[in-house]
Formats: sequence, structure tokens, C-alpha cells
Amino acid sequence: MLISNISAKVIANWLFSFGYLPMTNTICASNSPQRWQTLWLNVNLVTMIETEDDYGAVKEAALAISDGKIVWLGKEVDLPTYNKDTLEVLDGQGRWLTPGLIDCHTHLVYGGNRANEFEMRLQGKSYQEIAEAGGGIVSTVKATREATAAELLKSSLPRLTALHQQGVTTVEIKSGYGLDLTNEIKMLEVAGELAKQLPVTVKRTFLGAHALPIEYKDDPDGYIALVCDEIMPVIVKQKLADTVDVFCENIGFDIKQTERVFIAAKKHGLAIKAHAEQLSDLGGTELAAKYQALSSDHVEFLSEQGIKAMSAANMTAVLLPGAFYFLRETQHPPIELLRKHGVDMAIATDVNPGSSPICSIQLMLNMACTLFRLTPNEALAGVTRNAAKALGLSSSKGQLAVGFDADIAVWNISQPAELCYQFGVNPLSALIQDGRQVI
Ligand code: DI6
Ligand code: FE
Repeated sequence: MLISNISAKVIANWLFSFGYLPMTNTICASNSPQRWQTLWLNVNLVTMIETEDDYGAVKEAALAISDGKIVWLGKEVDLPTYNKDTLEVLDGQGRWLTPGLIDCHTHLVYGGNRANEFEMRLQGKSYQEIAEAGGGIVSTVKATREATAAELLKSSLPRLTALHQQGVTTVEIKSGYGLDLTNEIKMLEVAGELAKQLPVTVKRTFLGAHALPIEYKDDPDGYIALVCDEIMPVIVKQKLADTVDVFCENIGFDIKQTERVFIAAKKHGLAIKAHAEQLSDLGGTELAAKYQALSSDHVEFLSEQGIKAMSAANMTAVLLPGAFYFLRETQHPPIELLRKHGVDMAIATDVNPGSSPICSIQLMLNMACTLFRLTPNEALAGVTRNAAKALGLSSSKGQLAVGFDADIAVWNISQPAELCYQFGVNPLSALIQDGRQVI
């Protein structure tokens, strides 16, 4: 690749990673081989440091970890002298290391399931028709309200376990099936509890504006007032979420209602994101850009104007191929235009009982390529670097780089594209979370 193709940031990142740039004192201290705790030898790296192609790959590499951070990586021949008696040395046997995968959009805490609606859809009813007839999200709200926290934990744990076993080290979990103070809190507390049960980083998002609960059937503005004035302040006070999401859609909330939620979120210092342009183009993404949202998610119906707004606000487009597939949608997200305007693309499962009951990040990698025609390099960036960006975690997760969290997946593959190409045989060989081997 020509050097002119690589941004200054990329070059700095590489030089920094390989020890040519001065580092902060803290990193310097732990970077000395005397302080290393674990050293992987004989590995290949998919660093996902932004190089536009080739996965930021480094072959015949080594990687050192200390205090939960990556402290050295590069060609094994360039390793500085170290004392093998003072640290754990692991032979990777030629395996590939990627950043731990990040699922940046899930609704994996919920009660019940919607297999009955799946049957209805197979008989010809659409997702929208089912929602308008009182099914859809609202039926999961009923089941979620009826479930105790312990029951929700029990039903959610296998979903998170499935993601974890496929290499996920960070997951975003949204509320949005409680739709009142007690039950939104219950969902977010369960999401927090999941992070204690499994070695996974859980990032929580308040999605109070997901659907209209039955008791506010004729008063959407009244419900938005409840979300902004009653529920959100408690969520903030109890630190149950740091991001707010809104379902801006004709079966969700309109632009004015969405804007009210964004204004309230900004007032509380919360980050924002949106479910927008999934089934129609309401302009939710442009509105989100106006409020410097982290991401707009789904975006099948996004216009070029919306894409330009995303680009100007440095937002990430989160693509959800599982929902596209499961709802048998035909409108593809505007991939070419997103590329043209340099909008970063993330990929996520959207695990939820209605539109994507699919707990597999590996299947999403495959679908991102087969259904949306992403390159394997783009798909992998979508579940690592760009997923981190969609969660506001760009400086600590999603890349193998010095100073980043040592969240690392070790794969039994012979080239990175295999992670997108084959599905059904799990190639995960080991998983490291915060420097600790957890699988
Ligand atoms: N978009 C989605 O894909 C999920 N929520 C949303 O706003 C679907 C939620 C569901 O059908 O239960
Ligand atoms: Fe969703």
C-alpha cells in the first residue's frame, strides 16, 4: 500500500505500537520486558489498526500483556530481550489473534419469546402488521414485566454465553422492554448482573423510547415526558446506563419525540444513538447527527443527505444483517454511499425476540459479507474497531495496539477471511479478557 493512503493517525499508531514513538510514563514503565506478565510467541496478529486493507495484519508476531493492557506487539524477531523465567510464555502455534469481538447493539435481556409471531409471519403477516395489532415489541414488554429479575437473568445468560463463546468480550445491552420506571431499572440491573456472571464487558443503553406501552396508547407525548422527566433522571442517578437510544420509526417515535429524548439525554451528559431508517426514511439519522450521536443503527432507508450528515458528525453506521435476514427485508443499507462518504461501518447481532433472535456474531460476519457485500476486512472492522467507536470505546478497545485493553480472541484459522467465510464450526481457541485467559 502506498504511504499516501495511510493517515497520519495510522502511522502514529503503528510507530507507537512498535515502540518508535515516545509513550506516556505509565506505559513506558509497564512496557519494559521486566514488567511483562504474559508473552504470546508464534502468533499472527489481526491488529485492526486502520490501514484500509489487510486487517492491519502482522505475521510471525509476538504480543506482550501486563496489568490487563497490551504492552508490546510486533514481529517476533524484533522482540527486545526478556527474561523467560519472570513471565508466562505461551506458544500460539501459529494461531491468529484478533481484538476480542464487540457486539455493539443487542436487546438480549427480555422475557418470553415470539415464536408464535414467527409462525404468523410465515403465514403472510408482516412485522409492522403484527406490531400494529398489539403484538411485536409490546408483547415482549408484557412478558418482561411479568418476569422477575432472577428469571430474566436466567433466560439472558445463555444468550450472552453464546456470544462469549464465539469470541465476544464486549457487548452492549439495551433496555426497552420495561417501558416504565420499575421495569426499565430491572432490565438494566439484570444487564449489570450479567457482567458479574460472565467475564464480558457490558455497556448499558437506556432505550425507554422503544415502543409505546399499552397504558400510554393514546398519549405518546405523555410517554415521552415520562421517559425524559421521570425515568431518565433515575437511570442517571443510579448510573444504570451511559447512553440513550430511540426507535425513530413510523411504528416507534417521530422526529419531534425523538428530539425531546435527545435533548434530555444531552442535558444529563449521556451519549446518544438511534434506531433509524430501518423501515422508512424519517430523517432520524440527520437528527441524531445534529446531536452528535455515536451511531445510527439499521439505516437501510438512509438517504445520501443523511449519510453526509453522519460523515460530518463522525458517526458510525451500525449494520444489523440478522434483522435484515430474519425480516426478509429487501432494501439493502446504502453500503456504496457509506463507503464513498467515509462513514465507518459496524456490524452487530441486534439480538432480540422479534427481528433478530440470533445469538451469533460469527453468523453476522458471514451475513455482512454475503448479504451486504462487505469485504471480510470491513466485516472484521465492524465487530472490532468500528464497534468500539459506536460505543465510544475507541481509545481502549477494538484494536490490538499498545495501551489498549488486552481483550484478545485466539483463533484456529489459517487466514483472517476464514472468520467470515466458514460458519458452524467454532474456530475460537482461547479468549482473553483484560489480560486474563477466560476460555
Ligand atoms: N429495532 C429492532 O430491530 C428491535 N428494536 C428495534 O427498535 C426489534 C425489537 C423487537 O421486535 O422486539
Ligand atoms: Fe435493535
